[in-house]
Amino acid sequence: MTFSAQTHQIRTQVAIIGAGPSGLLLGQLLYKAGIDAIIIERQSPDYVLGRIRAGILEQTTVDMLHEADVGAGVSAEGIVHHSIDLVFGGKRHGIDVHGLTGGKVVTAYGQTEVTRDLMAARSAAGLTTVYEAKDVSVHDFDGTKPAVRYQKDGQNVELACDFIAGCDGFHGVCRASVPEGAVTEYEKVYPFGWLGVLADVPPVSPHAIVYGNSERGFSLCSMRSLTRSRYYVQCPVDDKVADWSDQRFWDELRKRLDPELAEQIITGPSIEKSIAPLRSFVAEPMRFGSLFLAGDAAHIVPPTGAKGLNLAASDVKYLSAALIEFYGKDGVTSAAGINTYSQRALARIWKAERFSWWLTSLMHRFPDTGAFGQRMQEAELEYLVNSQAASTVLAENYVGLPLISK
Ligand code: RFL
Ligand code: PHB
Repeated sequence: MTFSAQTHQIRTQVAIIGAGPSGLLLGQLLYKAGIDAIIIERQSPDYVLGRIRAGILEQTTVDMLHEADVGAGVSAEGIVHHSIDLVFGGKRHGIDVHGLTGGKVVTAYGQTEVTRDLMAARSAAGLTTVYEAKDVSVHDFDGTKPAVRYQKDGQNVELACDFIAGCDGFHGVCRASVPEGAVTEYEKVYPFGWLGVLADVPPVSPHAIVYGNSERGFSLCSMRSLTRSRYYVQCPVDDKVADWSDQRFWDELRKRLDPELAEQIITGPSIEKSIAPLRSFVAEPMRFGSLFLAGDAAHIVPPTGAKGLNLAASDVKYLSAALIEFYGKDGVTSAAGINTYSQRALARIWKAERFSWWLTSLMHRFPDTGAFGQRMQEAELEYLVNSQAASTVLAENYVGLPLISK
């Protein structure tokens, strides 16, 4: 792209790239603190809302939604889960997450709904989000004049800023703009995917997510409300959605659950069906001069354990606190938070990576699982549901590890 003299110049304090949950939540927390931010998003609002992803929120994420004044939706429609169910060897076992963690819970409330609530708050406050921005690029984040350039409606725009927040997901431009050698990437790609189906039918297990291990592969029963269900089955990563009729999906799901639950599943036409590959990924560090990465831009977890969106929220918690401290709170300004952001965020990220990797390894059928591997998984699961110590490890990771305050 050539940059012409007609470039329109604008300025903000924090330029946020990406209007997914990370970018929108950061924008809202900064707005509440009186810090000016503009969000640049390459897709349309409908496209962003059409991506069906996460469904389970940790308490710290729900608390952040309240802190950002967007908690009304989750309070009214979120469904609190006190336990988690594991199916293996054809039997279902409940784990009392609430009891094992001294009263902690998770809440079933969709990423779509979180995003919708944040978008509504942003537009009610009259804040700027530039949707359908083209050719977004980031500049001089290791120098003194950081800026974001993009095209909107055929016009070149340069957004000058103090900081750039890279909230632009795994395929975004921010991490990709960091010079090779300045970033270390750790990655594990799994040899299967998840086929997900959304349907307007009552969930088979409204009070707990069900994670299933079977010789046929992994399965998951989740929900978006008391009338909308979200189910998944492990599938070959190169399968096509077209290979999976609704009937084939429901038949396969039933075969992977215990007979009682299988019997109770209410089926209906799918309203969304998609295949997601599974990956573990971490980029270190998460700060490059005045560019900060947050959420999926810096890390990916396989969805087993429901940590992706929650990690995005904890990054944003650390980053917003750091920026608020930098611009001054109660008359005091400090760069301490921005200097330690990467280290603090990564400490929590690696623990969630470990949990998601472990639960993925325990629950899925791998090419080399075989009959012996299947028995090993079942033996570990048997131990897990019968040992209070082992169940507590699962429970405290599932509800979310604490945020560190400093
Ligand atoms: P997102 O949601 O990918 O948003 C990034 C935004 O940036 C935009 N973008 C750009 N904008 C401008 N210029 C560019 N060059 C850009 N490039 C990209 C994109 O259009 C997009 O709007 O990242 P964010 O905000 O960090 O949020 C992360 C979460 O979306 C993700 O971690 C979760 O969805 C993961 N996840 C789950 N997380 C949970 O905590 N609980 C769950 O139950 C859970 N279930 C899931 C999941 C992810 C799944 N998939 C499909 C991977 C279930 C699945 C199936
Ligand atoms: C979901 O509801 O989409 C969901 C729930 C739990 C997971 C992953 C996804 O571990």
